Amino acid sequence: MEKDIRKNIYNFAKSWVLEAGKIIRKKMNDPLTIETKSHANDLVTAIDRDTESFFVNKIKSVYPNHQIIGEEGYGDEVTHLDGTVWIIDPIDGTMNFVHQKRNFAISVGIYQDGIGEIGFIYNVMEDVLYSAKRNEGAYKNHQKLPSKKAYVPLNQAILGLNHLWLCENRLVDVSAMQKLIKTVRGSRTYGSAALELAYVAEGTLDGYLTMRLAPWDIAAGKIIVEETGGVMTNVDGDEINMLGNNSIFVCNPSIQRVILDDYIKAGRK
Ligand code: 2AM
Ligand code: CA
Repeated sequence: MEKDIRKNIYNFAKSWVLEAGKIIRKKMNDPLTIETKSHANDLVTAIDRDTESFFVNKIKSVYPNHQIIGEEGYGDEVTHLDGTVWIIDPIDGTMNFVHQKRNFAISVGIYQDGIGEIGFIYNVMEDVLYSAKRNEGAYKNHQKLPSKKAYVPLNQAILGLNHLWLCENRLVDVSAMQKLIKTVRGSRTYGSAALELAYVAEGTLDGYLTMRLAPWDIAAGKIIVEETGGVMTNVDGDEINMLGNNSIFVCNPSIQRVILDDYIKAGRK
């Protein structure tokens, strides 16, 4: 993507992300209608839908030829990543939004012919914006995030993961997950994949392991993490498919091989 074009898209996207966040904060204490989607704990509210619709209207008014993948279905039926594609989660961490009124984010990733060019993750209630442009580094508000050069020993690493891994033999055997958790220094669950990816980018998490995420959960985070020298693959160590679901492991490069080989692969179902 040409630099000038990218700069324009970045500026529009940034202003829309901040504006959407402001609208969400304003509506935060209005009565919420909560519906469920694929299962009883998969929640959606009118604010998720209105926020996505806000983005789609803005994008289509300025960039009618761009494609949009959005969680709530206001975007396009996207079957390929040719051209410019916006991948949007209007509220990532809807359960947190509903129950905690915090710990949720707007996630916007912008791809050109399948390559991540621009990413935004906006922690709405804390007013913290993580952003990145490909090859230009990642930022937390106006502060550039350092690149992950330092080696992190496994026994000093903090990992983000979903506790469901410890309850059921899903993609990785429970005993392999228990061994991993006993080896690392600590584990955390925040309930918003986008924020957990931002935490890996800023280094407050050394890695994040999670199941079956959709493109909108990870599109922005992949760009932001990679701009800090972090690495993201699926749990088999292969490239992410941005048009499907992926179980992902994202981390500081120094712990990638050992966790993929000795824990995930060893316990892979
Ligand atoms: P959401 O809030 O946008 O649904 C919670 O651990 C994380 O997983 C959140 O980022 C949440 O995104 C995501 N998530 C929850 N249910 C999901 C599903 N059925 N498919 C993909 N991602 C999901
Ligand atoms: Ca969502």
